Amino acid sequence: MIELYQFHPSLGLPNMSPFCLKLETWLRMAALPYENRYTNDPREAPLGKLPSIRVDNRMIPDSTLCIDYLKHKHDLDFDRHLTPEQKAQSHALKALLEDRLYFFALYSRWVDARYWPQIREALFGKLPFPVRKVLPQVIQQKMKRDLLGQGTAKHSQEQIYAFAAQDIATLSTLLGDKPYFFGDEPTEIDASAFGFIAQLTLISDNSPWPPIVAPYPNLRAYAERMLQRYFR
Ligand SMILES: N[C@@H](CCC(=O)N[C@@H](CS)C(=O)NCC(=O)O)C(=O)O
Repeated sequence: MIELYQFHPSLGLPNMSPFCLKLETWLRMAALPYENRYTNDPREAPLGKLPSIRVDNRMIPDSTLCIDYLKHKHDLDFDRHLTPEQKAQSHALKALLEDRLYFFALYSRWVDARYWPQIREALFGKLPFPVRKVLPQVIQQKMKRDLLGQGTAKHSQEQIYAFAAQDIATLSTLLGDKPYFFGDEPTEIDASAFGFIAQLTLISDNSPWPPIVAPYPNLRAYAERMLQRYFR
């Protein structure tokens, strides 16, 4: 049995972490049996980040490495029919989502003062006092440091959301009027794309995203399609 270590569901999503949602979506696409091991402490994971899986008596970190391991073990490849060019596009799209858009989404959660109070309440509100007061500040400071080191938080807020809007327009164009990114059936990139697009289109709380995604209704329809197919 695969054990999936990930954050608790929150913000009206199966997971507020795009990487956790990506891996859980892939497991459901693959119809592999797994059990959730919810935690809010990424320090328990091998690289100090979630998700990770325990399988075959070992812990595997990183959503992509988990998928690679399970793909080979079960001889599952949703991209088998893609051309080499489509495989390269899929790889580039993954980098856009995971190595670029991720940081703008992280900024919106942990730094943007307009949304921080409700995020803090949703994630930490049920913890006992004084942890409820101290922990959010400690994690917020770490996220701010990470985002400064990575570079995103050195830009103005306006510029950060302008960068994000370019990524979102690109995603919408690449999806077009197809049900999934490479046609009528999901491929591996759809796990990652759903993990991220759900954060922009389906979260229950206020966020900066509604006016930025509004011009691209295909993205919300896509997120709802994936949610319906794999989580309902
Ligand atoms: N490349 C990793 C990224 C995982 C990641 O960044 N996870 C975040 C949550 S979305 C995390 O655990 N952050 C905790 C921290 O940085 O302390 C993957 O694909 O799994």
